[in-house]
Amino acid sequence: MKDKQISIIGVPADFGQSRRGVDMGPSAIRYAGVEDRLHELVKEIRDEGDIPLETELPRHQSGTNLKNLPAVTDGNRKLAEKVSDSVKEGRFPLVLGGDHSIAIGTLAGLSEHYSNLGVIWYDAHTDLNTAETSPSGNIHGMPLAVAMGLGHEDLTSIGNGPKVKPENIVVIGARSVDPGERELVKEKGIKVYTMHEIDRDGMTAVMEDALRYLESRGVDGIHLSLDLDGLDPLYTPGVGTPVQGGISYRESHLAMEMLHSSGKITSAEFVEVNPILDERNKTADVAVGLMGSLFGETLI
Ligand code: 6HN
Ligand code: MN
Ligand code: MN
Ligand code: MN
Repeated sequence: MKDKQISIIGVPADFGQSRRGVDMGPSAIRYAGVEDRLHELVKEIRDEGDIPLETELPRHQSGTNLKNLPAVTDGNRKLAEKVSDSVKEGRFPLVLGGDHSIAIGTLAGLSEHYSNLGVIWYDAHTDLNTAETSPSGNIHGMPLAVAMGLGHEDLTSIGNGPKVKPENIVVIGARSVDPGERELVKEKGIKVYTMHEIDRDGMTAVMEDALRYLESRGVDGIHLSLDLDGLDPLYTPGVGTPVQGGISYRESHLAMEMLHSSGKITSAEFVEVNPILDERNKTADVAVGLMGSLFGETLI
């Protein structure tokens, strides 16, 4: 049933990490044909353009090791409002990154409308660092912690209260997890399907289990946060923090197809596409293909 009214929201942000080019992600994804690919699969698709970001804010703030904190904070406040508005209008927010720090704003906006939101975090990383545990100071390694209410107050104070309960989070594809993140996973009981589980049980079993788990939590919506580095860099070379041994192209399509069949996904974001590091826009093409499967494209 074509019932979705999609709002495309571009976030040309690169402040959450250290490599140039990921701010061009939304352009690369549009150039790869996102609107054309999706318009026959949904009731309506509207491109809301890009969030206007301040590029002149100070890069450092005293008393913190977090890079570009003022710019990340400002951008995420604006994004939260935009995402919240689109949900208010009954639309499906489809956020295009930008580095993964933008998930802070997306989840803050969503949490105004969902009191028991589920999150599927498709990523090579768990993005659960805080200022204390981060090896890099890059905020794109922290958004999931921030969403649980952990981290710098400037970030956790975007929106109201904690955005996501640890028991409502599912990570898929993890294979590069820092020591502090590992501790947090155990302490908070976060459900993580690493590459080991995907290799051993297969993507079908992993997705079935993940969806069953979120269902048992009684979630009132599920957000998909898909970092293109969740896939193996063979398929998505245009990312800033590639990690070998990742999820395959077909496994990823299967995962998206299963999410579509579940009918449970209420918002999504595709992040970390960096056209400067890419090969002929391959990573943006893969992102758009995965969106096709997420919204119901079939092979025949
Ligand atoms: N991402 N765990 C590393 C860090 O710097 O905190 C890498 C984070 C990557 C974040 O890919 O969205
Ligand atoms: Mn078309
Ligand atoms: Mn990642
Ligand atoms: Mn990430």
